[in-house]
This record gives sequence, structure tokens and C-alpha cells, in this order.
Amino acid sequence: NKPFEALSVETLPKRLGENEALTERIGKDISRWKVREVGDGNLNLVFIVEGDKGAAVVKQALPYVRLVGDSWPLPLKRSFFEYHALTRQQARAPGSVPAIYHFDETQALIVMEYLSPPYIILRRALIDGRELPNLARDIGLFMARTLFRGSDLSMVARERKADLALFADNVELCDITENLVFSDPYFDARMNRHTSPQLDGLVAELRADRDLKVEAQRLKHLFAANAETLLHGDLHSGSIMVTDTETRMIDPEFAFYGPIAFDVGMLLANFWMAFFSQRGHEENGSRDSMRAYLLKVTAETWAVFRAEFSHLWRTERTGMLYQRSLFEDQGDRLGAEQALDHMLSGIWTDLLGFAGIEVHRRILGLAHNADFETIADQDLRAKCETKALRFGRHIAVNRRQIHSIDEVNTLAALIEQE
Ligand code: SR1
Ligand code: MG
Repeated sequence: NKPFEALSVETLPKRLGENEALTERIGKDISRWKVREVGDGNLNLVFIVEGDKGAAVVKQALPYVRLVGDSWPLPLKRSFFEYHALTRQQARAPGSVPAIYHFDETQALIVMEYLSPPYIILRRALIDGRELPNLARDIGLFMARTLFRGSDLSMVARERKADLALFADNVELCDITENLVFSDPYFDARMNRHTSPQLDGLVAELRADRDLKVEAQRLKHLFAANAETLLHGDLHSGSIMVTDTETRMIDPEFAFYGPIAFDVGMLLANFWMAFFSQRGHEENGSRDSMRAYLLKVTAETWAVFRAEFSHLWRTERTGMLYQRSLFEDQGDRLGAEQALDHMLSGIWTDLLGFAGIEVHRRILGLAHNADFETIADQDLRAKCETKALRFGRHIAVNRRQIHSIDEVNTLAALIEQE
């Protein structure tokens, strides 16, 4: 095995020209290969390689955080976790992730299906004001299936424990989340940046908000200690690709065992941020319909998640938790339903907390969202961000008192109209 070396547009054909997984799909004649580097994420290199027969994506991890540079080293093993998460997601929610053709651990690279146009990143589609009819269904099903089937509700305990040990080594990526999401936004951390100076007052207010800080740390505790299921770990709208009718999840390099509510909360937060940013994208007309659509998507995603999770609970509960022998086999169907209600209610309360702080970190921390970043008018952008921050604070701190997604969406609409 040759030691790791980062690929470049120039070196890729020579270095991967003998790779059968790749040549099988795109053709053997490397003189005909066209290579583009398209990575616009925070961490990795992403190449699209096109040949006579077709195209594929080559994704390679770098030994540092691309967004920051080599002053922030980051281990290559994240590629290993991404590969193993993708294979599990494919097994648990078939068709929801790109097909994987090849993995090279030493070179930290994954060769996978190219989701060609009209596929685009969901975040882009939402900024453009596109309403996608199947989005909520597809994501709701993906989350319910992967999160249920990766937990002790479904898996053989021994296998789950082995898997938990495997992913436990994804320490550095968890560390990013633990700091960037749960702590940094609430003090003057080195890498924080908020781009609208109009937010200074509110930022000071949030950092002095004891209830919020305590809640954020309770959520961090939950994130770190509740190894409930294999999470995607970074399920935001930049980690999802869409066409008008199809949806695929990508980029699970942050995968590890954590609370079910984390993926769901992070995802819903990204819909709410898209909602609060729409006012900044009205150059070509009102986004009233898009705002209504986004709230509908949050409600529908949660409804689909609940329905599918409940269905799996009733039909696939083969793990060591809430065994059928305790309930259904004794004719006690209500007992199993009671336990399901408890579980869903816990997920609901926690997801609101995770969603609230995800909103905060995307405006106050290191890694921002194009939803707000692409609003050219600084005052307008600051207004959108302020509303999102207030919303995030409210749902995080009051999460135990909020009982339905309609309540949350009513609140979001009220704040948005202020
Ligand atoms: C330094 S990495 C910053 C963020 O990018 C990733 O997509 C994760 O969301 C992470 O928190
Ligand atoms: Mg990513």
C-alpha cells in the first residue's frame, strides 16, 4: 500500500487508471477522462470523473480541515466511518444513498455513484425557492429506517455493541460537533464569527442566557452519552441531494452512535433556517408560498418519521428492548404502544433542543449556511438571522413545554412576521 497522497485533477487519472471499480463504470481509456474538483464542503476533496462509458465521484479525505487549512489536522479515518455508515444506510434504507463502488482506506477515498444533474444540493434548491413534493416523505422514511434499524430496538445486541465499538473511534469528528455545535456559540470562542455586526447585542444576550447555556450543555451530554443508534451525524440540507422527485443522503462522515433525536433535530433546524432566510431571497417575487411549503415540510417530515418509526416498532421490534415476549406475546398490545408513545415523546422533546442550538451555531459559530450567507443586503440578512436566533432560543429552552409541530410552526410564523 502506497502511503496517503492527496489526489489532484492532474494526478487522478494516472493514479486511479487501473482501478477496476472505476474503469468498469467510466471506461479504461484515461486519455478520455475528464476530471473536475467540485468539493465545496468544509472538509474533503470531491472529484467528478467522466469517461467514455459514464461518470463517478471520487471523494477523498484530507488530513486537515479544508475550511481552515493544515493548522487544523483531522484524521483520514473519517473516510472509513463514512464508508461504513453508507453501507449500513444502504442496507437499512435501500436506495436512499449513492451506490458505493470502491473504498481505499489508506488513500481515504471512496468511489461512488455520480448523482448527475438535475441532482443538486438541497440547500441550493431551497434557496432557489423550489418546492419538492417528495422531500418530506423521503427524508422522514430515511431517518425512521436508519435510526430504528441501527438501534437496540432492532439489532442483535452483540452486533450492535460491536458496531458501537467500531464507530466509537470517530472521536475527532464528534469533537467538532461537541465544540462547534454545543459550546462555541455561547462564549467568545476563537473560531466564532457572525458576519452581521447588527447581531452583536443579541449575541451578548445569548451568551449571558443561563437557561440557554445549561440547556445546550444538557443536550451536549445527551449527544455524548446516549449511544442509542447509528446516526448520520451531519444531516443538514448540504448533506442531501435532490431532483424534483428524488432524494439521496450523502456525506455521513460524522456517523457515530448517539441519540435518535439528533439527526431529526438537525434536519428540521435546516428547514426552519431555510424558512427564516426566504425573506432575503425575494428579488424575483414573494416567497410566501415557499415559506408555507417549508413549514409544511417540517410537519410532514415529522409525521412521516413518526408513522414509519411506529410501523417498524410494531413489525420489526426484534432487538433486546421492549421485547415482544413482555407485551404482544402476552396479549398486551397496549403496553408496547405505551412504550412507543414514551419513546416518541422523548425524541420530540430532544429534537427541539438539538434544532434550536443547530440554528445558533450556523449563525454564530464557524460553519455558516448559504441560506443566510447569500443574502446580499446586510440589514435584511441580519433581520433574518435575528429572527432565527430568537426562534432557536425559544424552542431549545422551552422544549418540554412545546407539544406539537404545529405549535412550533405557529411560533416560527409569528416571529418571521415581526
Ligand atoms: C470544521 S467542520 C464544520 C462543519 O462542517 C461539517 O459539515 C459539519 O457540519 C461541521 O460541524
Ligand atoms: Mg459534510
